[in-house]
Amino acid sequence: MSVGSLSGFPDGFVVGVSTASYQIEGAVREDGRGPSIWDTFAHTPGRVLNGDTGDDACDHYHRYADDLGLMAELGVDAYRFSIAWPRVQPEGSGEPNPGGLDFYDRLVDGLIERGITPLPTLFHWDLPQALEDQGGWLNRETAFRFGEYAALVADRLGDRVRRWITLNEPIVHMAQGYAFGTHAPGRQLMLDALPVAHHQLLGHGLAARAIKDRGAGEVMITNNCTPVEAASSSEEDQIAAVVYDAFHNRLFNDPVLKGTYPEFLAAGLEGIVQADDMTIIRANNDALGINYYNPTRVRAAEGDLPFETVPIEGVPTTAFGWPVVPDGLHALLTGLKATYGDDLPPIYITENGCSTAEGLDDQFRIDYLDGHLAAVRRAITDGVDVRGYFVWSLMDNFEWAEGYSQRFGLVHIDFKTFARTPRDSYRWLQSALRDR
Ligand code: IFM
Repeated sequence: MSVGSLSGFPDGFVVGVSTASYQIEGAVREDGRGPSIWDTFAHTPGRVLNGDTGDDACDHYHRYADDLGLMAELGVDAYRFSIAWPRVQPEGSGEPNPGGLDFYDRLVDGLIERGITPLPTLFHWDLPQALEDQGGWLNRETAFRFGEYAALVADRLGDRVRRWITLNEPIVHMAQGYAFGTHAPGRQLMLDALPVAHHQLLGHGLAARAIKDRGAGEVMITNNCTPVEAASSSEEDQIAAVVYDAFHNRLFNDPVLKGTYPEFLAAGLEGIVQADDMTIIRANNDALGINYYNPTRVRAAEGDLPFETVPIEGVPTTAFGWPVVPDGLHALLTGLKATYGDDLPPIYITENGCSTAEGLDDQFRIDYLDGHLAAVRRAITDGVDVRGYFVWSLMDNFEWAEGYSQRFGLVHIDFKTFARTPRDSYRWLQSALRDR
């Protein structure tokens, strides 16, 4: 068992675990929570594998004290969780629901009592259904509602929470939720989904400003990033790779780090971007959250989109079939530094992990985490300012359209009894944390 994984990181490097509200909480009708787009989507036949829903998920809402205990035993420095907007504002606007805020208040207190730093994400895809009924993120007004919601949460938790994340993976929410329809809210607008990118980013800017106004130390967005490679040296494939990179990475990194959109996407956003929007988006980015899972190989295609992804051969794959390429994380981090230079703030890897078979022996996950931590360490040695790393995920959970079929947890969950059982990877990380 390798326990050297956490040696050689700078002092103060944060190691944590990550989860998200709809994926773990359950209790979807308790204490005044309103419906979210994921409740609606998951209850629509045919949308989620096996008809699974997040109604109960890991029952974390009732068992959060057990989960705090697991984190304390594990010895992590920080916990990244998300706040369910429909618990705080059941209709997505107006007065806060005290029952919802009370839950996160208890969670934050429990973390602090155990010496674990809370890192909340304000939006991890569970939009209040009432806002979706008014257009969701296609509607510019949603950005302003998000800013107001952020202010309510910061008013309640800001005395104890210093570091915040606004949005999780806006590219995935736009692409899967609004372009392809494989996630909630299930729209299939293809390129007409582009305004969703800008409205989420504007929401990020407004929320970041509200939280900073209430004394936050650090605010960041979490972007899902992938290093992109062309399938061949042909000009068409090279162009396809540039276009894919613009959609997946630069559409969300350029506005927060430079205050601009990639040129050809800016043309598609004409009439959507209003005066001052870019200034608001660019203003408060003290750090950048990065979720990394794998690189992407693309080639040119003819169809709605000018690219298509092709499999990366010759590397192990996770239970999900995702290629395992730790060097991709090093390439991503050094590439961000090369692209953004001094505009690049400190980075936190806010998610990295893999799905495995159900058993408790998960040497595959240990090797995955070990390899990716080594890649982060090399990137730091090469001059990238990475301040932290969060494993996705503390425990098995509701993996969106895949239901409960993909297990990402350091801790195994029995979804019938909700029993929590640490896997080998949990013990491995525990030893590594102890030996730091
Ligand atoms: O489970 C998701 C998470 O919600 C967002 N990032 C990727 C994870 C694995 O697919």
